[in-house]
Amino acid sequence: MKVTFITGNQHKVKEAQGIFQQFDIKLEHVDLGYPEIQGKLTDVACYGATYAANKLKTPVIVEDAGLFIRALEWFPGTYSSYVQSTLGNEGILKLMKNVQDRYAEFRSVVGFATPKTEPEIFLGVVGGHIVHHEKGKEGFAYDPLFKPECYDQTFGELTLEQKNEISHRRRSLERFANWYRDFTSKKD
Ligand code: ITT
Repeated sequence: MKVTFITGNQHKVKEAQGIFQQFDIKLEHVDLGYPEIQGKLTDVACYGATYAANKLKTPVIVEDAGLFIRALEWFPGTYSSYVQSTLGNEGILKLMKNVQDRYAEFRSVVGFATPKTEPEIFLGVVGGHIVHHEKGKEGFAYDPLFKPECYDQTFGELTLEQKNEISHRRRSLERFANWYRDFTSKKD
C-alpha cells in the first residue's frame, strides 16, 4: 500500500514513516503547501486534503496538529504554529508561571481525500502535563515542554521510536492505517 503525505514539516514525515512501517504502508512525501483555513483542526484537515487530492489528482493525507493547554483555555490550539514561531516555548512557560493546573493535550487530525470521494478524518489525542522548564533535545517544537501521562520524560527526551509508540500522531495515523487497509482492499 502507498499513500501521499502532504506536509512542509520534515519531523512529521520522519514520524509518519516510522509509524507506517508497521502497517506496511509506503509513504510518498510531497511538500505542496495548501491553504490552512483558520478553524478547527478537522476543518483544516478536510479542506487541505480535498484541495491537495484535486490538485495532484491522487489520494492524499494531510495532518493538522496542535498543543491544547487547559489552563489557557486550550491555547495555543489551532494557533500552535504561529505561537511556536513568535512566543516560542519560553513564552508558553511565562504564560504558565504560577499556574497550578498544567494539564495539556496534543491533538492530531489526519484528513484523507481522493479526487472522487468525500474526505475522511481520523483523530488522535495524547494527554499530559506542561513541565516547568524545557527538557530534552529530541523531537520538535513543543516536545520539550510536554510530559505525556504515565511518563517521567518529556517528548523532547524520548527517542523517535518511543514518541511514536504513544503520540497523538501515532493514534491518528494508526486509525487511518487500519481504515485504509479496508478501503484499498474494497477497491481492488
Ligand atoms: P504542515 O505543513 O503539515 O501543516 P506544520 O508544522 O504547519 O506542518 P501543523 O499546522 O499541523 O504543522 O502544526 C502546528 C504546530 O503545532 C507545529 O508547527 C508545531 O509547532 C506544533 N506541533 C504539532 N505537532 C507537534 C508535535 O508532535 N510535537 C511538538 N509540536 C508539535
